[in-house]
Amino acid sequence: MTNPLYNTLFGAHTGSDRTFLHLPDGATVTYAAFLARAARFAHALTGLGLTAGDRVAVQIDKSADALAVYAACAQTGLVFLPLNTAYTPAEVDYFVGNAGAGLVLATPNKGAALAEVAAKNGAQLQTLGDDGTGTLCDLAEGQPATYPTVPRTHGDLAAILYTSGTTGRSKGAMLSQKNLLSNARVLADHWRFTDTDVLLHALPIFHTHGLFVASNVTLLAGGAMIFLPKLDVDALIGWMPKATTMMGVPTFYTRLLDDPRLTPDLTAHMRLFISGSAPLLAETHRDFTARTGHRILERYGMTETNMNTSNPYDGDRRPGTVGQPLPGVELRICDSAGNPVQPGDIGTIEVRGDNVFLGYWQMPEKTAEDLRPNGFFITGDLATQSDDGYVTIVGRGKDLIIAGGYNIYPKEVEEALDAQPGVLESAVVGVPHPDLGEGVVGVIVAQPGQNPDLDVITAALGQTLARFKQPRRLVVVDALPRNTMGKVQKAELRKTYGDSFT
Ligand code: MCA
Ligand code: AMP
Repeated sequence: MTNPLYNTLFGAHTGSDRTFLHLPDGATVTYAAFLARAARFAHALTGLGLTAGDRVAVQIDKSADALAVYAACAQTGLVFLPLNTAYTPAEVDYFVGNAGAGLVLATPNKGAALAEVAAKNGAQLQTLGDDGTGTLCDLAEGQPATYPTVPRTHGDLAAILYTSGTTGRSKGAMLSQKNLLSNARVLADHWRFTDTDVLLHALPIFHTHGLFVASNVTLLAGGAMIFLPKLDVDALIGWMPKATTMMGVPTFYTRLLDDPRLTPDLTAHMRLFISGSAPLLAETHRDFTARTGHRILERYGMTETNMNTSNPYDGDRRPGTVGQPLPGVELRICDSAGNPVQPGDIGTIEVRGDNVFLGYWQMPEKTAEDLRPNGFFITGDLATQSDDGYVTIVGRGKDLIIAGGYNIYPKEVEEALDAQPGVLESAVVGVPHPDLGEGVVGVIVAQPGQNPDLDVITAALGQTLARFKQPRRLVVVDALPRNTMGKVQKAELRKTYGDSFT
């Protein structure tokens, strides 16, 4: 089949007057209208001189149009490169430059800020608002409602998603058509998605969870999505009686549990609640069941691999576990040399299958570090596996903080802190946070005789780091705890500042 991704997810719905999107104002978008909009964007994008394989960096607000740009990229063979809307221009600059993007697509209010970034990197700039405005909309105006789909194969690159590294800068995970399509098929089947499903969608669409897991699965099944701009508990509760399924990070569930309106009646129309991107506390799982009668289905994945494991649809959804390997995903728990550990022992999760990415964009040495020659990808997640295959994640080998489902690499924050006036060195740790799972604490050592101004530092970080990465607590200490090898003892810091947010 030519262009399997476009034809399967989008083209299969050509001419369909079924509802694809329910928008916050109550308006609906049919599949046919969505595909016509995507085709017009396809004309607009290729009219700019972009051709298959070119990278399109998008930092735009969630909307039906934003998703139509994703469809347009699939139809034209352009490589979709979504970026967190919280990133500062300094952060976007790196992604655009590293990917060699041909186009930067910004929200109209950020157009000016990103114009410089685009120009510096030799990329074009267009804008797209969440209200049907922007220069790309102007270009799409009056274009034909169909576009001749550009042939692509399973192995062709469909998207690049940047994921932070433990050392150095972010790496662009290259995802092929096969990676995305195989995982969508497995998930739609495993979670029994059909064209009668209506997914409550309040996740961002610049990450795997909201874009590939939620949207691709819905598209494959021909279902509908209630497409909300962000998590707003009032909106979730208002729309829930019209939905059949919801996907969220654990914060979705803890916030719902905080609301007395969460009852069996409210959720009576729902058939499935799915959680992922960060650990769901077993307590949250149990509380949700007690309040609603629904057992949340937890699954586990990564940007590089899409989804790897899932609790079962039928059968035991075990709190505190991420379930069993999905069909087609080989999973093993290994020591650092790549040898499987004894059953029940802790090791690193390694996975292999059609879901596993092609490698990191133009970083062969980083790819070789994480992807074994035999095809197994080293996830860096520490886990055990039960006799009946259930995986329990017990920690992360990588120095990663996950706040509200967003990944934060301490090193990046430490470098930003170290660059501030009066700072000698710093250490950044994640500690328990009741709403976000983990919250960021920055521990600073002053240069001799200096007294760093924490307000000035906080303001300065705002210029370079996305807000979600910035420490919610900053403290100054005389010295960082170190072991005899001189290594900073982060476990000790996590203990000392463990109750910062609780
Ligand atoms: C917002 N803020 C955050 C976060 N989100 N701080 C830390 N961590 C966060 N995740 C900050 C804002 O900058 C702001 O700061 C304040 O919190 C409130 O902002 P607001 O926009 O109102 O936040 P929110 O709407 O309450 O958002 C929290 C959220 C959201 C619902 C948890 O971050 C979210 O939707 N997260 C989902 C992320 C996701 O999709 N992850 C999937 C990655 P201030 O007011 O102080 O200036 S894909 C993945 O991980 C893999 C592959 C997988 O398995 O799925
Ligand atoms: P990302 O780099 O955004 O792709 O995030 C992937 C990481 O999120 C994984 O390596 C895990 O550490 C974490 N993750 C995803 N789902 C789960 C889950 N259900 N439980 C625990 N951690 C998870």
